[in-house]
Amino acid sequence: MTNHEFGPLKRKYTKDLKMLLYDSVHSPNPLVVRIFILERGGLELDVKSVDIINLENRRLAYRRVNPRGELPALVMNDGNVLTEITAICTYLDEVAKGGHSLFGSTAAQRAITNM
Ligand SMILES: N[C@@H](CCC(=O)N[C@@H](CS)C(=O)NCC(=O)O)C(=O)O
Repeated sequence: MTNHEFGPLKRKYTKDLKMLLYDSVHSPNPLVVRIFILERGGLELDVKSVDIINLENRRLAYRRVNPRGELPALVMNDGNVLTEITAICTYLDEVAKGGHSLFGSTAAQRAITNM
């Protein structure tokens, strides 16, 4: 994971552009996604850390990414944004290249994971 400048709206989307994760080191939900990425393997993302302590997440620049002002948020390659950790982790699990699925490799395993 590498750091990235703020503002996905300024990014020009190309097929090989990396996904961009808006992260916060002070919060539990972003931590879930960070741990998921490390455990899952096979994922390469850009990361931008947002300063929740100083309310950077409540400023307009970040609310253009996630109008609710919450973290984490994942900007996918097509520019769409995911803002729920279950949606983010499910998506990352499916698009990873390599590593191993944390949701399971059979329908039954995935169903149990989702219970
Ligand atoms: N439903 C969201 C909840 C995200 C959330 O509540 N994030 C907290 C950090 S754990 C947050 O951004 N809090 C700062 C705020 O709301 O100003 C998810 O699944 O990720």
